[in-house]
Amino acid sequence: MRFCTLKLVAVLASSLLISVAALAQGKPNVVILATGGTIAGAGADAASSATYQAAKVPVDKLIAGIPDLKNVAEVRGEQVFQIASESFTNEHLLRLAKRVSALSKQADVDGIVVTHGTDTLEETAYFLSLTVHTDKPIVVVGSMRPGTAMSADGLLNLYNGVVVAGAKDARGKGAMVVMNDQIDTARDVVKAINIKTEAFKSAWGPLGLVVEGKNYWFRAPVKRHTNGSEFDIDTINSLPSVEIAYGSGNANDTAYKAFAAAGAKAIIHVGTGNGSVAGQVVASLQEIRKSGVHIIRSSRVMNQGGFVLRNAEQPDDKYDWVVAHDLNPQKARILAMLALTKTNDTKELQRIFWEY
Ligand code: DAS
Repeated sequence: MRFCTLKLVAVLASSLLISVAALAQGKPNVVILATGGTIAGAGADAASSATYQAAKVPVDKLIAGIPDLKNVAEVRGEQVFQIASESFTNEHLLRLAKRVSALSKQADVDGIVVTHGTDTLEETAYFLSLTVHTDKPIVVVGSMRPGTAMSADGLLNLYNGVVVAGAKDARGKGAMVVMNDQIDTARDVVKAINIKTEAFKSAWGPLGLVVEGKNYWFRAPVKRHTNGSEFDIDTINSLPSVEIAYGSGNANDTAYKAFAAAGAKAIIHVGTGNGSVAGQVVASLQEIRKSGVHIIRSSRVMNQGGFVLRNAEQPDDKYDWVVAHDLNPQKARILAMLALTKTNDTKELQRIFWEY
């Protein structure tokens, strides 16, 4: 018992020393939570910018690779996962968000950076923005090239991420994504290009830029997030099944029926155009809705500054369907899962899609 007490005192004392040292030098305390991805990737040679193995380099090696980090913050790292982000599950989302939430409550943490694969980075960032109640900056970064490649982008993305996470002027803006010198909201940003370093885009524009250690802001988020969210990760321990069915010509109801039979609580319909539903599929979706599964109309036409209009070509009121507004299908899935932890009422679900 005595040993445990001494150990606890030692841990508390070291945290206090870190925060006193940082305060003395005026530098913020930033924690980096590493999950894998290309930013932790390694390729065979410097010319291999797109051929590599993701999730290889540990967080302490990432930090050691950026000596200038010590000039902007007191940084420490935790290896939460070491996976490619296409392999993220709902359980990974819950575990990561709970760790971010716990750290955000610590007085010796001023901001948090999550290093993440780029494939599902936008979904994780949005989930954090919807569920972690803090006004401290939460910044998600990744890279399009492994650190072993010429003109690798990960080190500068991570450096910029720490600058934003440690900055007082970045507080209260919800979770953000920092890639390619750009600061985007977790809600709006998507991976729009699958090879180039300028891969991440927001249809409504970035929040700002981070250049040579300084943030330049040009707009503020208008949708609910973090402290303004009705979803709190500290009270959520499981997520309902929400699946995505992609629309095209020659559409049929096979995927929708399979998802409903497998227990999905909602299906994100990725419609053509304005979330359109092929005539030959409507009756099945009405049956599925009647069985208690929600239908949420998104669109494959995304991230160009439009949104799915309710009751336009599709009588959403009559069919008791929800529209995902401007959210792309993968973001709509994240919000639908959280909304369904609170309500099964269509009008309430639609309110949530207007507000977040
Ligand atoms: N497989 C990709 C991922 O982990 C690699 C990357 O782009 O980070 O998301």
